[in-house]
This record gives sequence, C-alpha cells and structure tokens, in this order.
Amino acid sequence: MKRRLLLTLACLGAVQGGAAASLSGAALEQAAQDYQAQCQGCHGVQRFGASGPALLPESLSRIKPAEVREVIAKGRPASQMAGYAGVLSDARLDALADYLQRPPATPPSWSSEDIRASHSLLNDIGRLPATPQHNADPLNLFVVVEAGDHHIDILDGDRFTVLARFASHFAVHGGPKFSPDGRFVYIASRDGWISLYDLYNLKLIAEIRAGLNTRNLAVSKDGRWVLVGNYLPGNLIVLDARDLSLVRNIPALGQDGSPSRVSAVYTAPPRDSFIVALKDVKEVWELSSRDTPDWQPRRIHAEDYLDDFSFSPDYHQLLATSRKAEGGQVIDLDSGRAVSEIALPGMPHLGSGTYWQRNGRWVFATPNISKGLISVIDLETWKLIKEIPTLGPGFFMRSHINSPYAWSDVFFGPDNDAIQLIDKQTLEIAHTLRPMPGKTAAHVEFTHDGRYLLLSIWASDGALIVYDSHSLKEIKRIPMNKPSGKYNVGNKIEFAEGTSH
Ligand code: DHE
Repeated sequence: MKRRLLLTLACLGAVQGGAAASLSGAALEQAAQDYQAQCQGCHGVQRFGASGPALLPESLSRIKPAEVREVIAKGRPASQMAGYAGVLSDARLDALADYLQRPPATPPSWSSEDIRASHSLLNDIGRLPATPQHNADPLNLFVVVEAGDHHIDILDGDRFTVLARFASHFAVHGGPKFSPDGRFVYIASRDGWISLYDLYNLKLIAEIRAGLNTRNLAVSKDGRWVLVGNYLPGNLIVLDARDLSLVRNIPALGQDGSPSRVSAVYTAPPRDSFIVALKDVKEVWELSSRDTPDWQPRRIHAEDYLDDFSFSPDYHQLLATSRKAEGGQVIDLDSGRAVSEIALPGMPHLGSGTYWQRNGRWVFATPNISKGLISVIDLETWKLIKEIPTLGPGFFMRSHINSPYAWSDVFFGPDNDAIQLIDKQTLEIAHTLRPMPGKTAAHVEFTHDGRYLLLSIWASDGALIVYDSHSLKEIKRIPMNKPSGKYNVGNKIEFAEGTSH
C-alpha cells in the first residue's frame, strides 16, 4: 500500500523560526527528490496540499522544526501519515524536514482561476427542504470542531447527543460563522478551504479553496456575502454565501501599495460592514456590505500594526493591541481616530475577551497569553478596573447573560487542567475546577438559554463536558478527540453577550 506523508500542525501557539541554513546543495537536491517520491502524492506537486495539508513555511510556522522531523520519522497517530524512519536515513530525514521549511523554488501563488477551479457544489440548496429535517431545536444546536481527527460534530443542545459528524479540511481554525437565520454554517481551515454546511438538512452544500493559508472568515449581516482573510496570498476573498462561488479577489495593499497579510476579518452588524485587520501595514479597513457593495475599503490609519482587537458592544469603537506596545488603543470607527490609550500589561488576547453589565455599566475582560492575569476594563472610561491573578496565562473567556460567572481557561503552564470562574459582579475568582486532572481544559460555550455549558478537554482521549451553569454539577461527558471550539447557533446569530463574535 502506498505510504502517505501527512503532517499535522497541531502545536499550540508555538511560533518557530525557519529552517537551518547549513544544508549543502546536494542534500537539498536529494530532499527535493525524496519529497517527489514520498510526499507529493498527498501534499501536492507544489507543496500546496492535496489530501494532506500544505507544506509551506507559512503553514508550518506554528510547529517546532524538531516536531516536523519527528512527524516525518514516526508518522502521526489517527491520521494517514506514516513514519519514514525505516525508509529514509537520519540525514535524509533531517534534510527533508529542513527542505519543507524553506520557501519553494517557485513562489506560491493562488489566483482567481485556481479558486474557481477548486469550487465544488455538492448539493443544490434549491432542491433541499427549507425546514429542519431533524427534531432538535435549530437555535440550540452546537457546531463542535473535533481537531484531533479533523471532524465537525453537530450536537443537539437539549439532549447533548451528536446528530451528525463529517470530515473537515485540515486544521479548522477560528469560529465557524452562521447565516442570519442559523440554517447555514461556514467553516474555514488553515489551508484555505471554506465549507458551507446546511444545518437543516445536515448536508455539505459546497466547498472552495479561497487561499493557501487562511486566517478566518466572516458573514455579512444580511447573509449574502462571505469574506475570507488570507495570509497567503495576502488578500481578501469575497464569496457568494449561497454557493461559495467567487465574487471578488481584493489584494491587501496599503495606501502606498505595500502588500500585507490579512490578520482577521469580522462582521460589524450595526454598521452593516466588515472590519479587516491587516498584519503588515498600519491600517484597519472597513468594507461596506450594504446592498450592492463596491468592495472599496475605507482606510483607517493606525499608530501601529494592530495584532489583536475587539469591539465595543455597539461597534462604534475598536479596542486594539499591538504586540510591540505595552498597552492598547481605542479607535473610534466613525471618526477613524485613536480616542484613548488603555493600560494593558503582558500580551492581552482581546479577540477572546468578553463583556458584561456590572452596576449598570459595560465592562470588558480579556485574558492574557503571557501572564496569569485577566484585565477588566470599564467600557465608558476605558480605565483598568482590576487585574485578576489567575493560575496561568489563558486563551479563551466566555459567559452568558444568564450566567453569574465568566469562565476562563488556564491554557499555558502546569495548571492547564484548571478552569477558573470569575464572579461577574465582585470580580473575584469564585471557583476553580479541574475536570480531568492532567489534561488541558479550554474553551467554553453556553446553551442558548445559558442553563448549561460545554467545556472542551483538549486531548486525543478528551471529551466535551456538560455542566449545569449554576450548580456547576457535571451533567454529561461525551468522549471526543481533541475537541477545540464549539459554537451555539442561537448565541452566535444573536451576537449574544458573552459569546465570541
Ligand atoms: Fe486562534 C479564533 C488568531 C492560535 C484556536 N484565533 C481566533 C481568531 C483569531 C485567531 C484572529 C478569531 C477568528 C474568528 O473566530 O473568526 N490564533 C490566532 C493567532 O494569531 C494565533 C495566536 C497563532 C496562529 O498561528 O494563528 C492563534 N488559535 C490558536 C491556537 O493555537 C489554537 C488554540 C488551536 C488551533 O486551532 O489552532 C487556536 N482560535 C482558536 C479557536 C478560535 C480562535 C478555537 C475560536 C474562538 C471562539 O470562541 O470564537
């Protein structure tokens, strides 16, 4: 049976340097031949990916070089990636790992023609029933990303049973996004594949490869357009939300023509627009999605490169941090001006923050990826109200209007099996849970009514744990392979307080 080389990138947050510089020309030539003989059947002639993921420096930047080599040598359990230790010598394994982390001889490109050629329509929406063909509450379904074996589960949020399960493309990242009525879900993988799935009929409708290395996607307020933000090539891709056909390919070029990668794209429903974060130029873009948009960006100039951001609940303001600065800034989206500075130590992860009402005022809380603390900010004065010490740096925070707590994980460090509950009024840690000692507990999502919540145990022998959100009693444990994010349809389409947007 033909051996297959399928690398996986599931190395959390490990941003690593590129290849060593010391390979001889002959060793590189041998590595290129080994790639052709062993790898390209699954990973593609140009390393853009095929049945296996893309093997380009951009796609591999999150995995340590030693792990790249280890996967080539030993394979990857629960995937089709076989180990090559018995096939290639140690020196050739080293050279192959190095080769994969170098840019290919021909710079990678992914044109509008390539995008169109990748488009496939799997089911005709017009012929499918326009009402739910299952007996679960369509607004209380969860879309669960099972990252360990690259699957998506559709979960009934009343009975906590899996209604459907299907294979996703490699490394789904970021929150799937929904049509305004909650019928359709749009899913992006790091390898650029976008999938459209019908939650009424539990069927895949269409797929398209919008880029080689994608950040995330957003759906317009009226559900007509899907906007995809790419690192490689650096561009925005507009798709027709009904069938994912290509509408527009917009290169991400700064005012002076400098190319940029796109960090992330978001929908701002009250503004009827998309907001775009650029990685390499000091600009934020706003694209109107009203009626027949012309897709011309409104450029908002920023003082610095913006790495991470979030919005005020009314979407008038943008809270942004740059990884270089020791703090954040507030940009008024109407005037396009920076209106305030925020004191935020460490590396706050604004995109994973959450907000709620406290004493009649909005507060915003953000975890921090470099320090064990949660910063709480008053959204009127932009003053830091409190820094809450936690057991370690966290990645995700979540709450619900009916929950007294904001749930925060401790993603990094020895206490990564803990989950900490912040009392939303006292701003004290009210509870610390350790659902499966020794295994990472991360990312929470509430049911539509907020009565229960689902927590991920982020391990190959992991689980989704259902808790009663008030008594904190465990209700059910559903075994899963590295469940990562999970998203409640009702909470997401209502842009509900406490969930991610
Ligand atoms: Fe994410 C959301 C960026 C690493 C899991 N992550 C997002 C979003 C952005 C982002 C901009 C919001 C997009 C959206 O939902 O539409 N993530 C980044 C990074 O820049 C970073 C630090 C490095 C990178 O190379 O991308 C990064 N993210 C990770 C991981 O290592 C995680 C833990 C595992 C993984 O799947 O790669 C991870 N990110 C997630 C998840 C969400 C997410 C589960 C959705 C959160 C939500 O609740 O909506």
